[in-house]
Amino acid sequence: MSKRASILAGVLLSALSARSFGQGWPMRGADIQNRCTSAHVGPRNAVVRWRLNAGFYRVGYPTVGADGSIYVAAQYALPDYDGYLWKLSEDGELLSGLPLIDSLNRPVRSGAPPIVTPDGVYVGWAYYSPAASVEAVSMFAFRHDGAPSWRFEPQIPKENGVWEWPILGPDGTIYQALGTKMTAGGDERGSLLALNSADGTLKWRWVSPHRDSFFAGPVLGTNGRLYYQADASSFGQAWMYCLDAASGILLWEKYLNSGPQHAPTLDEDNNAYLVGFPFDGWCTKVDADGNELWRYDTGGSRTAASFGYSNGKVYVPCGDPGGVHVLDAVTGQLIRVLEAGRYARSLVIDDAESVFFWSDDSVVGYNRIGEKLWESPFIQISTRNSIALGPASRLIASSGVTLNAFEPVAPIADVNCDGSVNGFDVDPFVLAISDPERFAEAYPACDIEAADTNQDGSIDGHDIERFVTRLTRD
Ligand SMILES: [Ca+2]
Ligand SMILES: [Ca+2]
Repeated sequence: MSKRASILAGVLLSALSARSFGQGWPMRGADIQNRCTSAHVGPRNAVVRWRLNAGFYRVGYPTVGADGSIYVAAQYALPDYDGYLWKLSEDGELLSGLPLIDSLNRPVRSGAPPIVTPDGVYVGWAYYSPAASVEAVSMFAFRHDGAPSWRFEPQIPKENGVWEWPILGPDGTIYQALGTKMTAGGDERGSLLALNSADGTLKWRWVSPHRDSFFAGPVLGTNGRLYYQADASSFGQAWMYCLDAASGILLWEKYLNSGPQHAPTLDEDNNAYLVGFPFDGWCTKVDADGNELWRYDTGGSRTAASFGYSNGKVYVPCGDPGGVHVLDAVTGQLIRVLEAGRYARSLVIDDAESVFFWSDDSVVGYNRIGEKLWESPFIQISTRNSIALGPASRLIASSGVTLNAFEPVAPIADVNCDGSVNGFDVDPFVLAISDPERFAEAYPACDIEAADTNQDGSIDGHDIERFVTRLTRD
């Protein structure tokens, strides 16, 4: 080994003693601007590493912790809809299933993505629904050892507990929407609640001035404002709201002529990209004060999931006319359509601006310049689909009935191909980036691609940072 390589090996070994929790999986509940982005890099080529068939259970939106563990709310389909918080290992093994039980000792179920932090796991609205009726809702906090921390029950009836995922602000406040039953002739109002994540106490509750219902969660701008949009199509009203996050005071509201069913997506300047109503198909950009900047017509009638936003581009998944429409965020002009004509659903954008999404019944990947990386055919999909990206370029796609883990063909950072990532991978990693020919001689059975930790197709010094991250993660 050369002197340079020995120094590098020393640096890498010393990094093994460092520990950092990291940010976990910044999707859904923890993606407070709703950009559908991940700090990780996705697989350039993909194989299905494992697939969990949930059987009689239905799984919601998963979240991945910093150690690669997967958390997902699951519910038994029959007959009482018992709800659980599942924890799976990064290899797809079910590690625990915590029952969700309300204060009346009834099983309750949730479909929202859990929030995972160093302090614990938070599960948004769970509700009791043995039949068609839906009653009061609960929110749960657990420590990482599975012990309950708190349970919050506002004693408010609601309609739909699936869509309103909570978010966690940087000061430890959880923001959670609450829809209504929206019965004709009733007087229900949607709410937005702010809770202290430490103890589950209520900080404030804002009640909508209009008869609207909320399908999605709020988003939090860097300006300390919450942005929020409602669907109230059956009443011909739909509004966008902006609240002060600290006080819960309404700052402004904007009338929308049709009601979106997904949360806004915010960019660096707190401009918001709004999703059109399923039977409309328009996309709008408004500034932080609600002024419309542009409007883009998808040419169809259905946007299918939350938008993505990364580096000046907006990604619009369309059911009709299909494809992911990639727009210039400044002008609203179309740059390209990915998978034109195919039904596009949930998407995630990685740290290299590659985008991975559902396309019809497949999962596909595209790089930042619109070249297709791979496609993996799928087996079954429900409306409750999601996709997100965790450590080791592991992409998790949930169809509502299965969880599917896609990874690069050569497992990231397991350079000596012994099945684990640890200090024994340091020397072969150094050899891989410093002398590929000698690597091939020394490790003839191993795929050098495992050293391409940033998944850019090259094996070089740019792979060191993510290799160290893999070695030092919790
Ligand atoms: Ca290894
Ligand atoms: Ca690389």
